[in-house]
Amino acid sequence: MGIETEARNFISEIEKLHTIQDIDVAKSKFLGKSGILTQEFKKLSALNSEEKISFGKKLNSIKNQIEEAINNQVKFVKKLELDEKLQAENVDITLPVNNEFGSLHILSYEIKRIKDEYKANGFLILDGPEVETEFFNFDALNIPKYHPARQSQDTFYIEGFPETLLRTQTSCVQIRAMQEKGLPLRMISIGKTYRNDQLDSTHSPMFHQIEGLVVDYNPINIGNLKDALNRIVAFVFEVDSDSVLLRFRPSFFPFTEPGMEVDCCYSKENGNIKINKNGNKWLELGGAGMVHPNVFKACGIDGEAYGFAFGFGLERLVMLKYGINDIRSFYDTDMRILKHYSSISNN
Ligand code: FA5
Repeated sequence: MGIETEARNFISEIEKLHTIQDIDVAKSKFLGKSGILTQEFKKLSALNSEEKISFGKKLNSIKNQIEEAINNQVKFVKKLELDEKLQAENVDITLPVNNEFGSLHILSYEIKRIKDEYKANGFLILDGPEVETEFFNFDALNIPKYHPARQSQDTFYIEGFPETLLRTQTSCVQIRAMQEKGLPLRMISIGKTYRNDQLDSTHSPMFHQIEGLVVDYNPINIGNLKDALNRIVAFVFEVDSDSVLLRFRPSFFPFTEPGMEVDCCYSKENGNIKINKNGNKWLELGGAGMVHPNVFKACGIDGEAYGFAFGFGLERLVMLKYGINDIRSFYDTDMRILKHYSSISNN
């Protein structure tokens, strides 16, 4: 059989193949190292120059036809495979719809609720970077190097970037805000903070803080701080501010003078928390105090300035509000938690 007849037969065989593998096998039979056409090309060297030209032309034209037939078949098979795939993935639009809607995580819901309320009351809602410098997280907050207060917040430093860390507190947003906006200023910042704390039912290496700051050139006193704390507790727990009784314990935060820990009175009735003045338990909310003059100085604020700040742990508030007894349940991606609180967060 001559090479032209073999090529014709090959082309009609190729058109019957329906997988890329089969086409590859056939291709190497004809065009491979010891393929039929390759053998024909080898004969060229034994021919004289005139024969070489005409036989060479013939072989090249056969080669082109074969390659074209192979390419066309590959395209055809690929289209066939794609059609089959699309057919299999066809969406049946007549199927009933899934009525299940997503819902906000209970922490996201509470963050949004607080931000909306304070925005409506004229507070600026500010964010700061979670990767901070020692300056904003410590130095400007009157916590110099080697000060023991640095040890109380076990810090994650960023390897390879000196003096760079994951912020341990949202108080650094106070500094950024005062530097950028000056006084007077009323702000709330809610965000993630990080500490090298062992994970247990009440501690997480990542948790959220709510930071509040009110500063002015006009006098602001500790009574104003008390009032602000009373209001935020009443708002978070959705109770009347008359039901809130706060307890202040002296504490040391280098960026406040005086500084205090704030507790809130509550009782537990049938397993539910009730914020009320006649309770027999105290919930630790976080720290608060009057802004230290050194903080104003670090922010470049000249002259007499006054103000207060507070910083609470959000998870602990939300845990108490909803009777959640393990902080880990916020983060262990158990859909039951989302579903359980979806009726609240979908409102
Ligand atoms: C601070 O972080 C101060 N920046 C608060 C502050 C702001 C004081 C403004 C004065 C003025 P402290 O280290 O106590 O303070 O943390 C505040 C709250 O964060 C704690 O009361 C607690 O509720 C929460 N918290 C701290 N560590 C963790 C943790 N590992 N997991 C969950 N919550 C935590």
